[in-house]
Amino acid sequence: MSNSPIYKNYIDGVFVDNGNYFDDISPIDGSLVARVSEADKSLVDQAVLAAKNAMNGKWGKMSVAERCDMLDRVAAEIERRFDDFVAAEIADTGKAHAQVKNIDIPRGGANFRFFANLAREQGEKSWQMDTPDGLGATNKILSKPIGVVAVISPWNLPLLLMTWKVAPALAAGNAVIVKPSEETPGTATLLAEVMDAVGMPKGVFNLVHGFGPGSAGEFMVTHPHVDAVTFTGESKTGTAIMKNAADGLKPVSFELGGKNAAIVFKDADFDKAVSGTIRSAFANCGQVCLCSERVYVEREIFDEFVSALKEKAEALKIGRPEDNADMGPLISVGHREKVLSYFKLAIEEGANVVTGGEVPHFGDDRDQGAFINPTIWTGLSDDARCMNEEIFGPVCHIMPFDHEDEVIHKANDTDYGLAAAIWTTDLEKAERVARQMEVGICWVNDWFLRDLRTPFGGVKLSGIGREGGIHSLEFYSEPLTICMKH
Ligand code: NAD
Ligand code: 6OD
Repeated sequence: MSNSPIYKNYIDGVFVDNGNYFDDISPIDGSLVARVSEADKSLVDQAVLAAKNAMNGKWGKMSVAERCDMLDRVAAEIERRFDDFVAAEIADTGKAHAQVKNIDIPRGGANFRFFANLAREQGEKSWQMDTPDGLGATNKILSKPIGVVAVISPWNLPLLLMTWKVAPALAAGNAVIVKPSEETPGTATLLAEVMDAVGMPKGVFNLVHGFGPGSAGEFMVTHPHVDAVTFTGESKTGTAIMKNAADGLKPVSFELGGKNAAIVFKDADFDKAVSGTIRSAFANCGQVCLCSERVYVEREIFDEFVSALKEKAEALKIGRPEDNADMGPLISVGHREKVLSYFKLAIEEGANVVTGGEVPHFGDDRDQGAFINPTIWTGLSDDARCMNEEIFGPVCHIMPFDHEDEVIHKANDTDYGLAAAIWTTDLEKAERVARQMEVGICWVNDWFLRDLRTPFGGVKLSGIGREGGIHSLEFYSEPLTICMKH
């Protein structure tokens, strides 16, 4: 038996270990990070019952102000345990230190503070109306919580994406059952400790560990007393969840996959466009749903752009987080197999490999990890599978274009519709092109710049609904109209 920690479930305010474990493996060197207690159906049932009872207990009776003060305490406790969260996120993902310290963990706290403040600002709307008897009536609109919300999250930005759902769900007064990805159970377990430490009423935040089909994920979605499902992950998982949620007609909020385009016009600030595209293609080892896997560059600067991107990609330092690496490993050896299968397919489909395409050899324990080199292709046709399927690794294809209409058509010619990035100094053209992008968010001269008030999500296979600001609060609330006759 190893000395690795055991990550437990957190149900009704109690940490529960049912003695049935799966392994949490480091993608840096294949070592065991923790053993994780997998919730079975009966634990999921207990979590749902606890959440339902919480809605009928102290939590359900709290004022908005009391609830939001509690969320501020959650944020403060995450900030107090910042280093623990950084260590747990790095252990599970192997991400670069700078990414975890500057984005993942700060956003965990910020999500709670942001939605607490937003919920405090909401008032009740009311409308006066005339009636035939001349006395009139008042319509008052209340926002009530939906009830028990299932939160299912992925492994690429574990704390950020989980709290992006938990914070507004709690701010709106719901109780949650959270299932993090089986690849990244660490920061979710710490979040349960935080909830415990700040005195969150029992049953408001429940954590269950496990997998999707035939495991905790499916048990949550099909549970008759789960009132809504919020999910971030692959589009095909979204389809499976939607089918299971259909029986109870449960509302769903989905943030799904992408095959995002970057468009670089010849009048772009060249250096900014190159650095921006390095970031948008290779950040988090290409494992951000917003990453640019398709880069379109105006023909006059195509060759110069390809060589500049190649030079910068080859200069990226790959390695351990503590070695100040720019790029860590993929999430797992299994995911690397998938990415490598696309590297092989790209060659079969006629790609020219500008750089990368292989696994680096270190000669130490990192060879048991899931590292991969940043990869750039040219020469694929529009209908190649590698141009149409989400790969979710550090890889982009660069294609030349000649006309604005042509590149708009190519950018939109995909089943996905999450994000786009446009690089140009002509802001009139930027606005004209951006307005025609079939996506949820389009950046001009930047990438992954986030204002939490704005709607975030995708069209087509990239999602259902929007999260962010008031859009999140609306998903997690049911309006009730009270029409009072005078
Ligand atoms: P995934 O779909 O494999 O898993 C996500 C979560 O769903 C995990 O917790 C998993 O256990 C659970 N799950 C899997 N099958 C399930 C089922 N049948 N029922 C219930 N739960 C189930 O996704 P992933 O590999 O963890 O994450 C990568 C994917 O997420 C990529 O496609 C990426 O584009 C997408 N993503 C999208 C966004 C966005 O905002 N649009 C953000 C991050 C990631
Ligand atoms: O920044 C966010 O709020 C967000 N949902 C980011 C999603 C990133 C996808 O991997």
